Amino acid sequence: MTPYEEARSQYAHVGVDTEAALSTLQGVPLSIHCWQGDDVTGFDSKEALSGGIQATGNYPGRARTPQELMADIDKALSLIPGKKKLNLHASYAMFEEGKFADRDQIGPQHFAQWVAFARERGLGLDFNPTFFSHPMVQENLTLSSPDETVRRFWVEHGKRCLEIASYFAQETGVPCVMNIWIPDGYKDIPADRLSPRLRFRQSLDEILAAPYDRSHVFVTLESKVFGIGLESYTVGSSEFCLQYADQKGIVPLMDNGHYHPTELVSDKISALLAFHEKIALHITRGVRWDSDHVVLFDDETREIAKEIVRNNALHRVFLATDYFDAAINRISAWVTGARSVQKALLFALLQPNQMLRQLQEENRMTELMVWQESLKTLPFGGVWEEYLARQGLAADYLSDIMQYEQEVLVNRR
Ligand code: RNT
Ligand code: ZN
Repeated sequence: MTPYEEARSQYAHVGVDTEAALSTLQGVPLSIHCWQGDDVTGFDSKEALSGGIQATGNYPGRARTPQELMADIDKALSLIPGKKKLNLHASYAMFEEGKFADRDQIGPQHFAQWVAFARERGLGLDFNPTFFSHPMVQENLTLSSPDETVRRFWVEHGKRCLEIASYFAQETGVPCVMNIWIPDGYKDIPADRLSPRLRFRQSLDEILAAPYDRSHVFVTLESKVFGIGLESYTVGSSEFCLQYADQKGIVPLMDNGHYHPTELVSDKISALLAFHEKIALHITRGVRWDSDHVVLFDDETREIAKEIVRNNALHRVFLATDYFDAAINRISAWVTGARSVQKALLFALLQPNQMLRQLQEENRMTELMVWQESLKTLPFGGVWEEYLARQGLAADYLSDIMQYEQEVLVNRR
C-alpha cells in the first residue's frame, strides 16, 4: 500500500472520504497577495511604507520592478497547488515612461499588464485601494480627514479603484473582491471619536454611490484594532466596519491580526455567517501584535478552516492571504503561507464533521474531546502529499526555491 492508500483506509474507518476531500479542495480559490514579494513597496511612490504597518527584515532579493515581481509571483504560483487568484493593491499600478498618474487619477489602463498577466495564467484578480504610503495621507488620516482636500482626494481614489475592480472582473471573467482598509487613527487619546467615524462613513457612501455590478464586484470592508503609531484610536474599528457592511449590504472582512491577541477569528466566523451571505478573510499570523508573520499550519489556522468547512461555507467566504515577511526568502514565505491555508482546509475536510456535531448535540462532550484529539494524529500527510502529487507538485519545495534564490534573487543588489 502507498502512504495515500494507507491514509485513505484509515480515514474511511472513521467515515471520511478522502477522495471527496481532495476534489473539494481543488475547487477552493485562494487569493494570493502580491505584496509579499516587495515588502508592500509598490511601484507608484517613493514614500516609505506607512499606515501603521511594518515589513521587517532585509533578506536579499526583494522584487524592485514589475518584471521582477511578476517573475517571483510566477515562481511562487508554480509551487502552490489548487485554484488561485492574484490580489493586487492600487500602488502596483504600472505607468508608461513619463506618464505617471497619481492615485486620484489612476484607471484601468494602468493595470492592463496585470490583466494580461492574469489572463495568460487563468487567474482571477482581486483589488485593494491603497490608502497608505502616500503624501496625501496627512496626520495619518485619509477618508476620515477633517481636511476636505485630503478627504476628497481619497474618495476619488476609492472611486477609481471601483472602476478598476469592475475592469478586472470583466476582463478575467472572474468576480473581483475589492477590499477597503484605511489606516486612519490617532497615536494618543482623541477628544472626538465620533466625527472621524462620521466622515469615514460619508466617504464610503460617496465611493459606493457610483453604480457597480454587485454580482461581479464584491466590496469588502476591513476593520482593525490598532496600528503602530496609531495605538489609541482606530477609525475603522470592528464595530464600525461590521455596522457599515451590514447597513450597506457590502461584505465584512476580518483579518485575524486585527483583534486583541486573545480574540479568535475562528469564533467570529459563525457569528458573521449568521447574518451575511458572504464574508471575507485576510489570513495572517500575528505574533504578539499584527506582525503579519507567514501563515503556518497551526491551531488557529486549522480552526478557521474548520469553521468554514463544517458550516458548508466554502462558497461564502472569500479567502485571501495577507502577511509580509522580509526576513526570509520571500518566495518561500508566499508558498509556505498559501500551502498552510490549503493544508488547513484539507485537514478540515478530513474531519467526520457530522459525527462530531452529533456528539455535541447529544452533550457527549467526553467523547467529543477524545475524538477531536485522536483525529489530529491520523495520517494527514499521506493525503496532503497525494493532493500535491496529483498536481505534479512535491511536498518539498525548498530545493526549488533555493535554486531560484541562487540563480535570480542573489543578483538583485
Ligand atoms: C493592514 C491590513 C491590510 C494590509 C494590506 C497591505 O493592517 O491588514 O489588509 O495588510 O492591505
Ligand atoms: Zn489585512
